[in-house]
Parts: sequence; C-alpha cells; structure tokens
Amino acid sequence: MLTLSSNWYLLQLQQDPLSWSLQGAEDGFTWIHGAAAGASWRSKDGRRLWSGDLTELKIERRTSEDGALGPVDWIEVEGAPEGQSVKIHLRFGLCQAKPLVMLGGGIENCGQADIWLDSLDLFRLGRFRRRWWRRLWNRVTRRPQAGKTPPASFLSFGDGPVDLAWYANGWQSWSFAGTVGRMAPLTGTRLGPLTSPMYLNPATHQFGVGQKRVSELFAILGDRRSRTGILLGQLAERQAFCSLRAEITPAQDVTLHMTADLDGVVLNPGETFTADQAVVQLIDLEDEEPLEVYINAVGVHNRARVPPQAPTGWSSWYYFFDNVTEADVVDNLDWLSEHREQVPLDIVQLDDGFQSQVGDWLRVNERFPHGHRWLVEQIEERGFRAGLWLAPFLAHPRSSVVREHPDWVLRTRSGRPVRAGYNWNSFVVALDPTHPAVIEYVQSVVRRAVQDWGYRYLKLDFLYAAALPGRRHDPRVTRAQALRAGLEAIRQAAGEETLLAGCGSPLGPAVGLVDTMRIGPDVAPRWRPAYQGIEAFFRREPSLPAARNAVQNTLARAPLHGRWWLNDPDCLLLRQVDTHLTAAETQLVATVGALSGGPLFFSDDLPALAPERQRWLRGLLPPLPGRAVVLDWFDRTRPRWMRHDLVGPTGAWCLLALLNWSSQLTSVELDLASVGLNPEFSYHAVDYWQEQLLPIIRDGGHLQVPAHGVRLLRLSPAAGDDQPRWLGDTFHVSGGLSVRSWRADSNMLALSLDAQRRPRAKAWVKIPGKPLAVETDSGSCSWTPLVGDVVQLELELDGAAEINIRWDPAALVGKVGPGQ
Ligand code: 9PG
Repeated sequence: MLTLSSNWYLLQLQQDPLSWSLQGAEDGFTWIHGAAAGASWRSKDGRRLWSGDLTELKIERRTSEDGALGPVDWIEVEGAPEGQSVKIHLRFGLCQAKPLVMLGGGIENCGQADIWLDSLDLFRLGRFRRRWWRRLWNRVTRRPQAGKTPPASFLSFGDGPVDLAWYANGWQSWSFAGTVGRMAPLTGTRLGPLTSPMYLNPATHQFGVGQKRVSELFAILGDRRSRTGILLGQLAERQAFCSLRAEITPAQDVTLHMTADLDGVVLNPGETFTADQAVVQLIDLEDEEPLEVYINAVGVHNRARVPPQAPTGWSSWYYFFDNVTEADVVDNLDWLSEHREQVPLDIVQLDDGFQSQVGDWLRVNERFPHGHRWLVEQIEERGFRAGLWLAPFLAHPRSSVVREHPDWVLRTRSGRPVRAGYNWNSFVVALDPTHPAVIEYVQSVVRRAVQDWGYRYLKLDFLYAAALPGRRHDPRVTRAQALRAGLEAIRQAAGEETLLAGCGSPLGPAVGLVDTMRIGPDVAPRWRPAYQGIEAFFRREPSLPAARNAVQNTLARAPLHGRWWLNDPDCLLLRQVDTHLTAAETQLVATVGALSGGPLFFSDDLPALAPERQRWLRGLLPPLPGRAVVLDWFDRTRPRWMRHDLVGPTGAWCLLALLNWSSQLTSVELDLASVGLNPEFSYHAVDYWQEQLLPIIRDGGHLQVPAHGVRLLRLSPAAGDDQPRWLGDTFHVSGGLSVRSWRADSNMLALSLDAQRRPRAKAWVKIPGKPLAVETDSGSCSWTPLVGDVVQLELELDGAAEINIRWDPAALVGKVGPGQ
C-alpha cells in the first residue's frame, strides 16, 4: 500500500486490484473506499474494456509545482491491461496548499495498429445496475463486460442516516443546472430529437426514470443531513468532455463515475492520449460557498478572462425577435441617446434577424438597407459600443454556405448532416471546426465584423454545434478540442479588445476565451415555457425560453461568476405590454439579474416603456458591484434566499432577496442564522420594490411574498448607538450606493447623493437625537419622523445634491445615551 498525505487528506493506494481510498487527515474518517479507474477503446479485433487490474506495474513518486495549485505530491502508475497492446497511465496526487485530490491519466497505444478511444474513467466507484433486458442483450450479443470492480467500494457521509442530493451542471449554457433530491423527477428534455441535440451532451447516456443522475464537467453528491458532500470535476475541458453519473439505490448506496468521453478518436501506434486533470474534493455544505476552491482552481488553470466591470446594454432580441429592422434599432438608439443621463447604457447589440440566412453572415437581408457599417456608425456616433449576434458554427440547410460547401458540414458516418437542433423552421446543421476552410470562413466573418464593420461586442451563439458528435474532417480531434480550437480561432480573429459573449456553449472549453457567458436558458416574456402560446407539454421543460428557467440557472451557477468569466443572466424585460409576465415576476427576474452581478442588458422597445417601468430600469443602474451568494442552493432545486454584501460611504450593509417560486402568495419564516445574519440582532429593513421601511425584523419573523415574486430587503442592525445610520433608499437597487459622501458629527450629518437616474426617491435615516431640520441645496426635500429615531425623507433632487440633517442629541428618544 502506498500513501499520500496533506493537511486535509490521507490517500491510500492499493495495487491489487488497483484502487484507492480517502480519509480525512484529522478525524481519520473514511469517505471513499475502493475507487478505481477504467477505460474503453476499440481495435480492429473489437471492443476492449479495462477496469482496475494492470500488469507490469511501474510506480513512481514525484512532487510537482503547479502555477495554479502550488505543490502537488504524486504517485504515478503505469501498467498494461492483461494481454492488451496499450499502456494505462494514472496519476494520483494531493495538493499541498488546497483540499484537492488530483487525478490524471492517459492511454498509450503500444501496438502496431491504430486504436480508437472511447472513454477514460478517472473515477469509478461501484457498478451501475443494468436492466434485465440489457443484461440479456449483452449475453446474446456476447458483448464484453467490464472486469470486476474492486470489492467493497463505498462512499460514506457519516454514521447516521443520509438524505442524498445531486448538484448537476448541464451540458451547455441553456441546459438545466441545480440540485435535485434523491426522489425528484428528472430534469432532462422530453422533446426528443427537436431539442436533445441542443440541450444534452449527445455522448452522455441520459438515463430514463429511476435513481440515476448525470452532470457535465463537475457535480456534487451530498448529504443534506450531515451537510457533507463530495465534489468531482475536471480542471479543464481542453482534451475531452467529462460527464458524471451517479446511481443512488433505495438504500442510498451509491455508484459514482467520472468519464472523459474520447469520442472514438484514432490513436496511432506510439501515441499517448492524456486526459485533462480531474479533482475530487470533500466539501462541507455548511460553508457559504463549498464550490469556491474548485471553481477558483478551474479559473486559474484556464486563465479565465474576467472583465473588471460588467457591461450594460440593450439587445434587440426579446422584443423584436427575428423580425428586427434597422429602424427598430435606430429608434431605440435615439431613445438611449436622449436618455443617456437617466439610462446610461454602454452597448447596443443587434441580435438574430439581420442576416440573409443563418450561416450567411456577410449578407444582410432587406430589413437592413444601409448595412452593418452604417448602423455601427450610428451607434458609435452617439457614444455607444456596437454589438452583434453570430452563430459561427451553425447553418441553415438552405444557406449559401451549405450549398456551396457541402464538405464543411459535420456529417454522420452514413454521410447525412448531423442534426444540430430545430430552429428557424428547419433542422439546422453544424459546420465542422476541424476543417481548415471552416476556421478560415469563421475567422473572416469575425474580422469583417470587428475590423470592417466596427463591432466591439460579439455574442457567439449556438456554440454547442461545434461540439456535436460526427465524422470529423480530422478524426484525431475530440469534440472538446474541436470547440476549443474554434473558439481560439475566433478570439484570435477578434483580438484581445473585443468582448466575446459565449451562448449556447458547453462550459469547459470556453473558460479563458470568452469574457461573458450565458449560464442559463433564454428569458422570455412569460414565466413558464410555451410553444406557439401553448404551455401544455412544455411547462416542465427546463431549458426552453422562460423567465423561470433563466432564473433557475442564474442561481444554480452563481459561483462561476467572476471566476470563469462574467455570468450573463440574460436580458431583463421590464415592459408592461406585449408580455405575459406579471409585475411580481418582472421584479423577480430583475432582482436576480441585478444581484447576479453579471452584464445587465435590457431588451424592450424602450420608447414604448411606461414611465413606471422606466423608473424600474433606472433604479437598476449602474450594475451592483460583486454578486450575491445563493444560500440554500443545495437544499432545494429552486433556491429562495440570496444575500448580497455591500460597502459604501455609509458603512457596510446587506441585501436579502427572498424568492417565491409558487403560484400563490406565500409566507416564509426568516431564519437569520441560515442567511448568515445574527439571530440575536433585530434589523431595520427597507423594502426596495414596496418603497417602504418595514417594522423591525427578528429571527423567526415571517415575510409574505407574492406569487412568483420577490421581497428585496436592505438590512441594517437595529442596535441603538450614537451614530446616524443610513437605513436605505430607493434611488438605486443597492439601497445606499447613491450616497457619495457621508460626514457625521454629534448633531449633524452632511451627505452627498447622486440622483442622476432617479431624481425622486425616498430614504430612511436613523438619527441619534430629536430631528430638527433637513435641508438640501438642490430640488426639494420633505421629512417625517417615524418611530424609533428614524426619519423618512422624500426627495426630489436635481442630479447631484448635498443634504444636511440636524438633530438635538440631548433629546434622545427611547434609549439611554452618553451622559444621561
Ligand atoms: C436568437 C436567440 C437569442 C438568444 C439565444 C438563442 O430552439 N431553441 O430551443 C432555442 C433556444 C434558445 C435560443 C434559440 C433557440 O436562443 O440564447 O439570446 O440570441 O438564440 O436566435
């Protein structure tokens, strides 16, 4: 037995059969026992499966220094599966600076003939139960079975009974992400060939009903009782996509596999395929962000691009859809330019609808008579940056690009185009990025858009098309390598300055290449998905356009923000007409978008926005710094609580958002400790959407939330002190970042406010004495003393304003002050 140890773990490796176990370094608790590896490939003689046993073992110990992870102690194992002309390379490592177990591996072709690689499992614990008909079929067809898995492999979460749940990360931007309980129904699509090629990794076996679960790139299997879990994931998806599968039996025994899909790529004699590194981490679900170590490691490993500020903008899609005209864009541009003080947006982005055909990006249709260059000039002249939507690896079967270059299209073995999904009233096709002419074409489109037309923001959509399975021009390239190479080519053509926004994209290969990434399905002017207005059959679909679906993923993938890229929560729709969203639903989507910290794009016909909704829009600008943490992401599929910590001249405070996913008004008990607040304290709370100061809030109190709605509260401890306190305002969603300076002495407070975007708003200040006067140098201000030393201000200001509040400190209300 060989061992590795770090501050966190003790890893023990057994050689016969090859398997390992993992204990906590301090408590000696065994978490993982009997984990093994496995692989499958094909040679001319048929299919080969390997698991566990190796002959001619060579073992070496080594310490490496990884730029991202620091020193790692390794055991490297090399051996040959009995009677096979391949060698398996495996690496087991313990990070010395972080609580991470490292797993690596590769397959070497030692024979004289080509082999084709199917999969490499770097983690295998237990064996999936096969259905009886499958077992029978295997016997009839004499398909080889994997060798024995090591006996007594298990995963433990503690001594008592467990309640296991699975955090799944979907295949691409639009695919479902979130935690599902053991008994929850599955979260895949039911629309079969229409949507599966888009939403699901076509190479990952999608289970039917039962206790089987899948995830892509990383996953967490955790126990909701002991609050512990195990995270498995890859540090990158540059070589191969990785899927994770679990089966939880009714007795809560677990089978868990991590599989790199090698896509059947050919491996010539003498070559080695080395998989991306994977990690295992034992996590404490009581930590505020148990994913932090892993997500950070991936970001650093892939040199993530994280712009310092989230961009803002307007997009044509969610109001005009593919009927957008040049005039629609110009009308909205004119409105933005007229309202730039109150609605300061940065990017004007033209979405789908300008091209003569999907794939024929260089030709505009008749709705854009002046062409791109003219339009970009209009946008830039008014001081905005221009953005453009492209689907670089997708094409309509009737496009000229497909008609003129049938060899660019990704095809199946039988030569038919691979189906890339159903959209634009047709099954669409994918362009094969391993074909050099495709890369040349895509790069020429990107150069044209950036250099000749002047776009500075490109929304790259339907990127999963580059990663569909098929017979590629270059049979040595995996799907992950194909997408990565395609994105590298686009980044190279676009230059470092252009903002690249990924969309419809598998996540792993894009880290380090895009600046922002859509992390959820499309928002839509309706709560639940529908097709042609009909909800039946579609309402449960997790990835079809719908406000509910977009919010779901924004919450589930929140920890990626600022670490892999800026998470794009998709556009906010604030309109009051041409929408099925209620006011409550609109506020919920806006709140989650604002608290996500990501790009804030609006997609309404702005000139037609009602004054009240314009006011909502203005309150969301500028975007909040940082982002909120989602507090109950492991406890329920649809989390309820978000907390966003903020600091400004008035001190530190937090925003607390409570979401109601049900279609009824719901009363929710406030458990202060579970949202990271002190249960001993009572809190002042300003409700942003209701524009009210609420009665003091205490642990165990209840909050009513409208159906599909949100309560957004700005909280400050209500402890008595002799300092004035800003309790919140409605100038901005932050409830305090409009305060630019703050100076308090014993009987006076002087502050300056930025009321550029919302001149009329309320504010609440706690005063350590009897209020005497409130004055402002701009606009008007009235004030009302409320209970508990609070003054409510009603302000109508002229841009920037100074405000002075004076009080009599001797006349303290309701508490004992100094000197009394
Ligand atoms: C333009 C749109 C917008 C949008 C993108 C993407 O068929 N589908 O399921 C499907 C899902 C999403 C989708 C299009 C089709 O939206 O996310 O923002 O740019 O394309 O066509």
